[in-house]
This record gives sequence, structure tokens and C-alpha cells, in this order.
Amino acid sequence: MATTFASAAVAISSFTGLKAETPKTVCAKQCSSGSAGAVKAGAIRASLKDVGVAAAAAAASLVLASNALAIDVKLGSDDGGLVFEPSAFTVSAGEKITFKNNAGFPHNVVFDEDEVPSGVDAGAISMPEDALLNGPGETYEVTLSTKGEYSFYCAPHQGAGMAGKVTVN
Ligand SMILES: [Cu+2]
Repeated sequence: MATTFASAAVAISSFTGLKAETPKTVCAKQCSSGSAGAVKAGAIRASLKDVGVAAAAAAASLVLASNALAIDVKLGSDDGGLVFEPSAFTVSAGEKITFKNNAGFPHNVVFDEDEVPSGVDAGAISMPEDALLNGPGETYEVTLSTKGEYSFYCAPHQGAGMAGKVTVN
């Protein structure tokens, strides 16, 4: 947890331009995933307005650190294709990448040890080759802190070309 916060904090500085909008969006997302799912976006906006500036700023930085810098990658396209979607993308160092079972599973996510930045342990950021995401919506999350290019693949579908590339800036 401490590591995630520290690396995310580094990335925040380049995203301060978004601070006016980000808290609402992310709060709506967070709230709707919990038991407060019935809360309307309008209500959230209104309550945010009522909170003091300092409190809102604190909430914003909390949200940014834990959630705002994130990308979702589908495992399997909506039409059942054995692909990562997107298959090539760019993230900031410390941004959370969530791979999520969509179609055609089981899948997994293995980083190619020959195609990660030097000094990065591919095994430490990969799922084990024989570990699989079997159920709908199952996820694998990884945060990359070293800048550079990484290649990854799905072990069960490597032969079918299920592979991707991520650039960490
Ligand atoms: Cu796969």
C-alpha cells in the first residue's frame, strides 16, 4: 500500500490540471461500487460543492493516489477475439493497470523477460505461467514504476497471437 501511494504521488504532479474534474468522476465510480450505489451523481456533485475547499482538495489527492491514474485492459474483445484490448497503450509510472476477463477466457498476463526495461524482474510483475483468470470479470492488477517498454502475452493464447505492449512514461 505504501509503495503504491509513493509511486502514484510522483505521477500526480503532472496531472494537477485535471484536479477540478477528477474527484467527481472517481467518487461517482467509487460510490457506485459500494453499498451507496443508489446515490445519484448529482447528489455527489452537490455534496462535493458543500465540502470546504481544503476537504475537497484532500479528497482529491486521496482519490488521485488510489484510483484516478488507472487503465483497464480487456482480456478478450467483445466479439470474442483472443486479444488484449487495447493491445498497445501508454501509462504513467505508478499508474495502475487492471487486466479484466472479458471474453474467451481463461487468460493470464505474463511479461516477456526479454522485453522489459533492464533491471525489471518480469516474474515479479507477471502472473505465474500456469495461473489463470477463469471467471467472468476476474482481474489482474499491476503497477509499473520503471519507465520503458514492456511486452506481455497471455500464455494459453500466445500461439493465437494474444500479446500486447505497454509504454511507461
Ligand atoms: Cu488469453
